[in-house]
Amino acid sequence: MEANDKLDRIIEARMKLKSRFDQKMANTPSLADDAPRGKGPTNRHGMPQVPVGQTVTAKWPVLDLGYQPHIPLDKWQLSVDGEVEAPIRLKWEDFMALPQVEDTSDFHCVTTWSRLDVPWVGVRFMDLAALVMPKASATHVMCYGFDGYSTNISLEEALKPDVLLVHTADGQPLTREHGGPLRMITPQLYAWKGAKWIKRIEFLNGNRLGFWEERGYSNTAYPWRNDRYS
Ligand SMILES: Nc1nc2c(c(=O)[nH]1)N[C@H]1C(S)=C(S)[C@@H](COP(=O)(O)O)O[C@H]1N2
Ligand SMILES: [Mo]
Repeated sequence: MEANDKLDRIIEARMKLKSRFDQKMANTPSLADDAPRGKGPTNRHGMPQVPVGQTVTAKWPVLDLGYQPHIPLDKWQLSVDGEVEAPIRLKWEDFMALPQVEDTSDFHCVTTWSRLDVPWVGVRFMDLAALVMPKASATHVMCYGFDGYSTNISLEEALKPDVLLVHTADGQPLTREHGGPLRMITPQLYAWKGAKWIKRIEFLNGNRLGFWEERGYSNTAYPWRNDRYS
């Protein structure tokens, strides 16, 4: 009964959030561009499978800041705070008790490789957002990694249904080098928008630049516009 109430509340909050951002989301380039650049069959959100300037790789290269933090599950915590009604701090068990989804999506790195059809398991960003209830003033989020990394993303991008916080990839627990125990993925944006070793999601009432964005990477990061650097 209590679990059902909780689920109902999440669903209600999620529907509210969704309706707030539906129009903005539908207008984002990866859903709305009529001349997207790339090649291959059309993917599920209507874009050519391989974005302009990308090469498909079967390998999964590793990109980091030269340091791969080790976070034991019993020490792991995720804070979701900022411009929200109900900030939370989740322990691993709390996170794993949230609705888990499986999804398969593509991973496009700004350094020109793309890894297609990666099977993921995790929690939708949208569901996590519904839990904390972003204030009307919230427009963006900053995601922080345990390694000091940060990256900013608009809510109309973050709330897309393929944006997940994942703990499993290719049927295996996410390895430390790829951001385990938990990372974010942003299949409709370049992959630097997904923080590895994620520890905090801060809702913002305006845009702010993350680690690479401060160093000349694009704010928006649209793969089908070759939108790499600003
Ligand atoms: N915490 C953290 N997240 C990060 C990075 C990082 O250095 N630290 N690098 C970003 C970049 S530039 C890319 S392309 C992807 C790479 O993910 P991968 O190493 O699993 O391929 O993670 C992104 N997320
Ligand atoms: Mo990257």
